[in-house]
Amino acid sequence: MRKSGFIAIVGRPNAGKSTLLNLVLGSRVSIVTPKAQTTRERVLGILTEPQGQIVFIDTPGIHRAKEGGINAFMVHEAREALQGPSLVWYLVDYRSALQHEEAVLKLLEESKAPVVLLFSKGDLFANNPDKIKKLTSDLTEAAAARGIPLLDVREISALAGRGVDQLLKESWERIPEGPLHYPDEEQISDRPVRFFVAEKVREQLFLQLGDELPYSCAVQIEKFDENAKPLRIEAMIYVERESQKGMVIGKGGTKIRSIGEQARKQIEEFLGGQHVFLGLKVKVLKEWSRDAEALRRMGYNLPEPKKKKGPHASSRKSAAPRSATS
Ligand SMILES: Nc1nc2c(ncn2[C@@H]2O[C@H](COP(=O)(O)OP(=O)(O)OP(=O)(O)O)[C@@H](O)[C@H]2O)c(=O)[nH]1
Ligand SMILES: [Mg+2]
Repeated sequence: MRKSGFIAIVGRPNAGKSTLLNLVLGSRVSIVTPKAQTTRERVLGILTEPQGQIVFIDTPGIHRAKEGGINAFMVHEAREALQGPSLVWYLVDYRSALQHEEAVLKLLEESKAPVVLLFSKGDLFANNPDKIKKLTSDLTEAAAARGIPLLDVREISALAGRGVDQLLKESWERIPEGPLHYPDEEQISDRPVRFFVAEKVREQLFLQLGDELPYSCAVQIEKFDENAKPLRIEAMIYVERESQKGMVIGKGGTKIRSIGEQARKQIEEFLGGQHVFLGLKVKVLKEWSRDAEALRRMGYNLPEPKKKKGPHASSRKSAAPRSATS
């Protein structure tokens, strides 16, 4: 019998979760930027090998989300990922501190799933052994006090590829035998291609716009015409205020052209070199990030208190076809 199970990847914003997922899968299914709170929704990364299948759940960074809206949705996504995985990879940036980890510890305490604590970005902390030591003892104590089953603490670097093979090897040991959740062995994610397309645009918004602006942006695919040659994609970028629209477009349209160009390249690479036409437009949807109805329309479905769901069902409606390889 082959193995089959889920590993949830959680941690604070910017801890390196998506980078680690992409490395393990050998494919850029999750967008990565230097800005915190890049990942907005759960993304599954499916690793199928002769010994079985691990479904990784990349999650938005866990933070204190008092104000509701999109932030509450993001934390909800992480909480859902912690419903009964075989294992949790809990990533901690060595520059963090116990008080910054409170919100994560709280969710881990609720979850009771077994945890491996991973100090990420190991290539950066060569000169900080004392800092790691202190954080290790603080977090180990906190886990014990809260009844969080902490199996192991290790250091990794996704960028340098250090410690990850060994981590994966040991993680397989925690995966039980069972039928594969995704029997199509070529499938690498639960999301349809158009989700990845929207994410590649969002990635460029994070990379090319100033500090706060990307958080006010959402991307919706309005047209995806596979019969057209080249493949024709039209996407709408939603911003929250009129003043933001001009900033996304830039002087004489230079900004949006550059965003479109880079996003198109990323999309073409993701689709294995297929040529793509990408049209971008910008529209104001007032304060969408705080408006429950607008959030729902964007596919960011906040939990309805009594509705029952499968443990790892996506909140966003997804056709879940075979995803593209990159
Ligand atoms: N030096 C170094 N940087 C890393 C490493 N892993 C990730 N990073 C960087 O850390 C930043 C954040 O990485 P992400 O993978 O987007 O982090 P995340 O935890 O998914 O962030 P959110 O989605 O915002 O919660 C990016 O600039 C990465 O390049 C690493 O091993 N070493
Ligand atoms: Mg991420």
